[in-house]
Parts: sequence; structure tokens; C-alpha cells
Amino acid sequence: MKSVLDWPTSMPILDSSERASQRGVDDLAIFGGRPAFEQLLHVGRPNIGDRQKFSSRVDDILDRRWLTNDGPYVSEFEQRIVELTEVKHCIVTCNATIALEIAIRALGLKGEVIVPSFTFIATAHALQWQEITPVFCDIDPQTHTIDPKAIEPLITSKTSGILAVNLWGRHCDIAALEALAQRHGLKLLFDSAHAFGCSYQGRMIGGSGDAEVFSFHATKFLNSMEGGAIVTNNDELAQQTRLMRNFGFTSYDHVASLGINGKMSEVCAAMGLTNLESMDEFIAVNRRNYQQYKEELAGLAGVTLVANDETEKCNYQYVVLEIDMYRTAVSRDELMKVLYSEKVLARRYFYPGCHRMAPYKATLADLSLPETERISERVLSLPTGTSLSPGDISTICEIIKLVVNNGREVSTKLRSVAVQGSKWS
Ligand code: T4K
Repeated sequence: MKSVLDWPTSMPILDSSERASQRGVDDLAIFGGRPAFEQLLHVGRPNIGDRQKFSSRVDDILDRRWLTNDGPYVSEFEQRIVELTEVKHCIVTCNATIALEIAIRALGLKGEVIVPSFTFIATAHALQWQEITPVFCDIDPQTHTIDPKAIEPLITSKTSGILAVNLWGRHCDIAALEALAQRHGLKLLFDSAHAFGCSYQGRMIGGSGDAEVFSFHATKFLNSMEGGAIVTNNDELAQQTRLMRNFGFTSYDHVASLGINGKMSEVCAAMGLTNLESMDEFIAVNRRNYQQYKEELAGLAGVTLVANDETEKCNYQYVVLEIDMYRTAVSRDELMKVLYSEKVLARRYFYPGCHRMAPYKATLADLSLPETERISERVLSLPTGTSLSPGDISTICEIIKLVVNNGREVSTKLRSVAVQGSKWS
């Protein structure tokens, strides 16, 4: 198999005479120039492992005629995750949102649960869907994860738990959260959708709190097309979540509890297993991409690459910029529009914060989360992963440098140009 590390050193779309480094502001596509790329570059383009192995697994599935409901590939995928995370139990699911919902219900969460607002909307929805009120908490501006100091004032007699998020694969202050949860008798659940393959204090993420949830969605660095998992060291919780995943069935005619259909299919498990075999390569490519962005954007005033904790294992799946428009003279949204015109679909994950989205904003107009609001105005996620070449990254960096180094001019010109058909307008 061709290694994913062996991508060409450059994939220029523009002729050498037109390369981004030689372009001026007037050559930007948004002002009428030719886009730097012919096709859109996405954040979250799936990494795909050995196709032949995947195909042969699909053949097995078809030969066996066992497509879902606890098939052998699902069991094998769960076993591999247990080995990798060194957590006692893994229950894979159809996606991480359902995994969160099952874990929330199995833990008996009710009333109010404290959760960061700076996260993908699924974290909050998993609570609200079960008529539990998400109580939004601010974040630590360094790590973008929930600020333990901001949690205590939010605890009321209705609080049943904390749902923390290991955002971007960066771990929260897990020790502080565990101490806080213990002190107040609260359940502690981690949304670790981004953190598969990452570590905390030298141990793989997965074994903290009462349970943790991973996502294996197509856009995650390790995907099973759609998929999620609950991991826990609690035997009883594992048994309960396993039952809940399959309608609560304990045997053919016996239902022990309320349940849902949260099962993962055999094809998804086959994809997950195949991609696990390339996981080290995916991380190596992500790390290389991250380093390249870091080096090429170094010293660009007002532009910071959100750091990973290099003392821990990281999956480097998100490359996130923070744009300080008081120094760049061009806003995050203006930069994003320019990139989009060049066919680089950078994303402002997780703008504007859950508390500013429906249905939550309807009752939270007065809620102020200063760090969440400030950070969500500044962040921009850039494409990474195995579908990107180093040449692509250089071109993206050249565009960013061109825009930021001419921030005032770009911003003024943009204001005089009517941008048609913008997805974000
Ligand atoms: N908790 C957190 C903290 C999460 O971030 C997420 C999901 C969850 C919980 C819930 O996990 P799941 O229930 O999904 O397992 C995407 C993903 O759909 C979502 O899984 C992810 N977080 C979130 C951060 O990103 P969107 O709305 O941005 O997806 P979309 O369709 O715009 O796709 C993103 C980009 O990826 C696009 O530019 C196109 C590209 N793409 C996408 C797919 C599906 C591809 O190139 N190929 C593909 O197959 O949410």
C-alpha cells in the first residue's frame, strides 16, 4: 500500500508564475483573480486506510450475512479500543451523539448539567433532548476547555453532573474536575469526541470520570464512517449502557430497561478496524501538517496557532488559528471569506457558542460568557489530514500571509465588494 506519508511535496493548481507567494492583493480570487485551488479543500476530509483490507472485510460481512446487532467486527473494534485506551469496557455506537445520550441516561443525570458553551452543538443537544437543562459555563482561554473555577458558582440543588469536553483533543483540567465532582457528589462525563488517541498525565484519554465518549464520525481523524463509543471502568454502567444500546433487551423476549437503537453496523466497524491499522500514520501526517502550519505562519503578527500539549500524546486533528483583529486589521470572518474564494473551506468551529444558538439563546439573552464569546469570534479551523499535501499547506499559508500582511487594504477592499452567495452571510 502507498503510505499516506508519501504524498507529493506539492500539488500546485496555479502555474508557477501564479503561485500565491507571487500574488498581490488584487490577484486574490475574491477581487477577481483565479482561485488558488480548483476544488474545495475541506476541514474534516476523511482519512481512509487500506482499501483492500476494508473491501475484504466487507466481503466477509456479506458472506456471513451478519450485518449488524453485535456482529464479530463490532466486538473486535470494541476490543481494540479497550486495548488502546486501557479502559475496562467499550460500547461502540452508531454515533457519538447517541453515545452521549445513552451515557447521560445510564448515569441518571437530570435537572441541570454544567457544560461548556464552546463545543459542537451535539454536546448540549444530548442533554436538552432528554429535558435536562444545560447550564453553560465559560472556558479557559489557553486550552479552550471548561474552566473548573467557573463551575462552582453554577452548582445549584438541581445540578446532577458535569459534562466536560476535551476540545480539539486537548485535555481539560481533569484532576480539578474530578475533585470538584467528588466534593459536590456530581457525576462526571467527558465528551472526548475529539480526543481519541490523546493522553492525559501519560495515560490514554478514556478512563476518567464516570465515563467518556469518543466520536468516529467521517470528519474525525479516525473514522468508522459514522460511529461513537462509550468507555468506562464501571462494570455496572457498562452493562447498563450495552443494554440501552439495544432497546434494553436482555434476551429474545425480555426487556430489562428503557433503551434505544444505538448500534453500530458491521460495515462501520470494519471501517473503524481498517482505519485503526493506519492510525499511527494518520497522526504522523496530522503532526507534520501542524508543524508545517506552525513554521510557515510563525511571526505573523496577530495570528496564533492554538497549541497542543506537547508533553502528552496528541492526534493533531484540528489546526486552529486565533486571529487578533486589533493586530491584523482584518477580521477572522474577512480572512475566512478570502480563503473560501480561494476554495479553502476554513471553518469557524465553534462559533458563536451553544448559548448563542437555538434553542438555548431564546432564554439566555442575558448570559455573558466573556471568554467563550471572545474566542469564538477569533478561531478558524484549517484543513488538515491525509488528503492535503505539503504544497497545499504552503499555498494556504501564503494566502493567509498575503491577507494579514495587507490587512488594512484587504479589509477596506472587502467592504467595497459585495460578496455574493456566501454560506455564512
Ligand atoms: N461532541 C463534539 C465535541 C463534537 O465535535 C461532535 C461532532 C460530537 C460531540 C458528535 O459526534 P457525532 O454524533 O457526529 O459522532 C462536523 C461533524 O459532522 C461532527 O461529527 C463534528 N463533531 C463536527 C465538529 O464537525 P459539520 O456540521 O461541520 O459537518 P459538515 O457536513 O459541514 O462536514 C465538515 C466538512 O467535512 C465539510 O467541509 C465536508 C467534509 N466532509 C464531510 C463528510 C461527512 C467530507 O469531506 N467527507 C465526508 O464524508 O459537523
